[in-house]
Amino acid sequence: HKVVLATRNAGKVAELRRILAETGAPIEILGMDSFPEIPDTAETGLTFAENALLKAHAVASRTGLPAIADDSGICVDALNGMPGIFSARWAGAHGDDKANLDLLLAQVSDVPDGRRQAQFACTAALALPTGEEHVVEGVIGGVLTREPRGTGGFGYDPIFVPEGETRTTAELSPEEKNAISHRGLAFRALAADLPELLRT
Ligand code: ITT
Repeated sequence: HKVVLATRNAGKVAELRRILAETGAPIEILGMDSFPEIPDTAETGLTFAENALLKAHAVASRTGLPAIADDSGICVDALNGMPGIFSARWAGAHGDDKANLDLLLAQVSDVPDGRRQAQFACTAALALPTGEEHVVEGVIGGVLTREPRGTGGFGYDPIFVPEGETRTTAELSPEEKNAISHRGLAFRALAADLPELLRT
């Protein structure tokens, strides 16, 4: 089965290709570079699930192929769950990881150790050209550092230390991050359902 990965975030693409390959899901993954004519979907939803479904349905209907999307972000307890769905454009420009991370660190600079809990959340959505859909979620808890550390991953990884770890997710290897991450959890669950969902 050909399946389109409905994201243009290079960090996600790298992780998703590896996660899905490791599950042995019976799919051939096409990236959005195969469909340069398809515009980015406006993320007008109010939840990760709404936005993931918007992106997956838009690409499934344009390509006529099953499409899977990832909507994800970081939710900080001391900021009442923000940036959440606004994580990719928290500092203004979409996808400016450095500016987003610097702003978030500044916003929690007065938050004491012990109150710096945050969660990474990922919603994976599969949409079929028929309009059928399937949604799964993954969450990982952790704490925010005071300085960025590490060069792996993307986005807020240099300031997020998962529960049970001393390293940030940017200091983990790709395998280590995927084994515990919100994205690994969501997409391994989706992959387990794929044979049934793609049966025609
Ligand atoms: P697509 O919509 O094309 O998939 P996007 O970057 O706009 O790409 P989102 O709207 O889902 O995707 O925003 C996700 C943001 O959340 C991302 O830009 C990061 O800032 C952050 N994020 C998500 N997963 C992360 C991870 O594993 N590590 C670090 N930051 C992450």
